[in-house]
Amino acid sequence: MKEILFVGRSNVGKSTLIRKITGRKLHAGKRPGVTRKPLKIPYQGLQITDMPGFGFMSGATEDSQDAIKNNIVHYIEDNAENIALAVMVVNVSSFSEIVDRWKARNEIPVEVELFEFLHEMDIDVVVAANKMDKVKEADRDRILDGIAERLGMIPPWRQWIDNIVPVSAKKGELGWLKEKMRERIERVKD
Ligand SMILES: Nc1nc2c(ncn2[C@@H]2O[C@H](COP(=O)(O)OP(=O)(O)O)[C@@H](O)[C@H]2O)c(=O)[nH]1
Ligand SMILES: [Mg+2]
Repeated sequence: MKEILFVGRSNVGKSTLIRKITGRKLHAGKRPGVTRKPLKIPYQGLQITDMPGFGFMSGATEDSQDAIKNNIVHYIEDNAENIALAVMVVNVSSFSEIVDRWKARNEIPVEVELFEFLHEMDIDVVVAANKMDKVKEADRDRILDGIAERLGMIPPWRQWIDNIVPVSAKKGELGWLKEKMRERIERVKD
């Protein structure tokens, strides 16, 4: 079955966002740290796949975090043909700081690696810049520019209006995300 993949670090709001889109209750806000399988939710004749979140988990070793990343990469490789769209959810208030911390250690941030990998696999990716409600109006553009730049999209972010969508899952402000999903669904159904 065709699917729309949701990926992102733990706690960025993937489950909350999927719940707002589908109306289905997922376990949002549950303490991260439990390795789980991709969760599949039926949605308009497709499925939404909620991937395990990567990144910090209390008690998780570096090896188990690597294992999660590898599982995600393998899942994408195995299912690339069926993935109609990938939604990469990021937390606007911590994304840039986390990426810079990894870079300072000369490491490639997981989200940057995944973003590039999805492109290599020829999968269309939308970045859902979540938790916009935490950002002051005056800081919006600067923060979104910073996110775009760190993902290799030259600012201003508004040049990437088809690739970045500011959202607040908590407030149910989903921008054009649902519209983009609908357009994709129509296309794969043809
Ligand atoms: N302020 C704010 N908090 C959010 C938003 N979306 C999710 N959260 C909160 O972030 C936490 C993690 O959300 P969850 O959906 O479980 O993240 P997941 O681990 O990526 O699935 C929860 O406490 C949510 O209520 C948002 O748009 N704004
Ligand atoms: Mg979740």
